This record gives sequence, C-alpha cells and structure tokens, in this order.
Amino acid sequence: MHASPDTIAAIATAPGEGSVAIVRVSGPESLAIADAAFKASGPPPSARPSPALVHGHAVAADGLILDEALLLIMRSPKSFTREDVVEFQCHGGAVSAARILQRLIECGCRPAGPGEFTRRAFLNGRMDLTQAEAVLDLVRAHSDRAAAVAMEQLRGALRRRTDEIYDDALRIAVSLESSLDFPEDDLPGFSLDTLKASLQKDVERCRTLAGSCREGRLLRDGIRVVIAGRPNVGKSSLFNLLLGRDRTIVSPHAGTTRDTVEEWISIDGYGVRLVDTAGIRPSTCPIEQEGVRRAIDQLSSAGLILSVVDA
Ligand SMILES: Nc1nc2c(ncn2[C@@H]2O[C@H](COP(=O)(O)OP(=O)(O)OP(=O)(O)O)[C@@H](O)[C@H]2O)c(=O)[nH]1
Ligand SMILES: [Mg+2]
Repeated sequence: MHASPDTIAAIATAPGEGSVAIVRVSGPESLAIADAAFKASGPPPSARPSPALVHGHAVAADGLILDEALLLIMRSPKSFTREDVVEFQCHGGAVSAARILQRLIECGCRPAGPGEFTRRAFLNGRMDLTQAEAVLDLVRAHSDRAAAVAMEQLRGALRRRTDEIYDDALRIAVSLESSLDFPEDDLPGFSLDTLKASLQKDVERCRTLAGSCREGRLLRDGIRVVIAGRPNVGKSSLFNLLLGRDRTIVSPHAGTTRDTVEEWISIDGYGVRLVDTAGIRPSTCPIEQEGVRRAIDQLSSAGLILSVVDA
C-alpha cells in the first residue's frame, strides 16, 4: 500500500444550511486525533472496533463542547481511502463543521486539497483512474442519466472495456513475437489470418469506444444552449418557459435583458445549460452595448444557438 505521510481533513458536505455536515479525516493519525477531539462514554475511538458509529461530542482542547456528533470509525484497509478514516457527523450550517475542522487542524491534521481523498483511494489501489474520474463526474452530474453513467464507470464498466482491448492486443503481440522467435516451430493455433481478424475486432472496439466519447462528454458536461436574437422577440419568455419559472424579467420594452442569465435544466436525462442574452442591436447606451457584447460572446461558446425571431 502507498504510505501517506500525513493525516488530512476536510468538510465533505456542501456549504449551506443542511441539517447534517460531515468532516472527514484520513491518514495514520486519524484515530489518535479522534481520541483528542471526540469524547463519548466508553472507550476512546482508537480502542473501538471497526466499523463503528459512536454518539458523543466534538470537543476543544479545554474540553469545551463544539457540537454533538456521531463519529464513524473505519480502519485501514476497509475505508474509502484504504487508510484509517474517521468521520464526524455534526450539525449542518456554517459554524459547526468549520469549528470541528479547525480543532482537527490544531490536533495535527492538514487541510485536504481538492480531490485528495479520491487521490489517496487511487494511490492505495482502491480504484483505478477511470473510477477516480467517475467520482468527480458523479459529484458534478447535472442529470439522472449523467449520474447513472458515472456510477456505471465507478463500478468499473469503462475499465473492463479498455482491459478487454488491452488483453487482446497483448495476446496478439505475444503470438507475433513467439512466431518471430521460434519461426521453425509449429506454434499451435497460430495463423496470420486469425491474428488479423482479432486485430480487426480490436480496432472496431476502439472505434466504438471513441464514438461513445462525444455522447459521454455531452452527458458529463451538458450542452450549452444560448437563446439569442433581436430585442423584444420573446427570448426571456422562452427561457422562463423552458425553465418552468419566472427567472428573468419579461417586458414589452425592447432592451429589457442586459446581463446574461444562466440556469441548468434537464431534458430527457441530458443536462442543459440554458443562457438568456440581451437582444442584439446597435445602441448608444453603454450598458446595453456591454449587454450586446456579452450576448455575442456567448455565441462563440454555445453548443447550440436557439435563434428567436418575431413571427
Ligand atoms: N404575442 C406574443 N407575445 C409574446 C410572446 N413571447 C413573448 N411575448 C411578449 O413580448 C414581449 C417581450 O418579451 P421578452 O421575453 O421580454 O423578449 P426578449 O427577447 O427577452 O426581449 P429583450 O430582453 O428586450 O431582448 C413581452 O411583452 C412578452 O409578453 C409570444 O409568443 N407571443
Ligand atoms: Mg429578455
């Protein structure tokens, strides 16, 4: 197993006013740090079996209670990173998790960098690169379908397909090399035609895989749909209709929308980044000119332009 030199900690839940927040710790000192920062009746975390869920309190150095918490203990190698991991499940909101994280840093943790837990999981052989990438895709998924594809990849679907091609190519290379090394030997099962057919099959498999890349990217990143046109043609009305709520101002005055407005929607399982823009026309008003410049800017990054015209 890859030896990680230090113990890292981070708030694992998104910021905001959720009811629960999780602070995750991973590394060789996890349990010792939990002993210092968590108190409960019964044995300290380092003397508990694993996995275990313990009710108690996160505490400061002077024993002051920081928050009521559940401590989840997962010893190496049976954890996400394959290191010793503890997770503090505390109250959500802006303060509790931040105070616990601060306390853990006082106790010797280093704040984790982005994706560092997943990086350790990869380095410790818990997952391969395709799966590590899938974790990020799953976290960032904007639609059910994108999440389902990421989950499939996380379970090794992409790796199995690339492994099949790799193993086959390796078999072909071995056959070829042995036929070169032992030309006069009658190697069983060797024929150039069979090898050619296998190679052809692998080329097809690579093509299919490469062909699915565009759809995969669309699913993962979504498509940017920019609604553009002259002023007062109904762009914002269409934007609100597709979004299902009154997000942008609609009015009979030409030049209502100035800034670009963006929102995610899901169409048939695909994530769509919908962009409303200012109506494009010459103007002497510097604010409107800026809006028009931004609208034109949006056109170059659009996956699809919905050009709206007055009927
Ligand atoms: N008759 C009719 N009026 C519409 C339709 N769609 C929008 N409108 C009206 O047209 C006016 C302009 O609509 P907006 O959606 O604000 O148009 P816009 O293209 O966003 O305008 P700017 O932001 O100024 O560029 C509003 O009064 C809407 O109620 C439509 O399909 N039919
Ligand atoms: Mg508008």
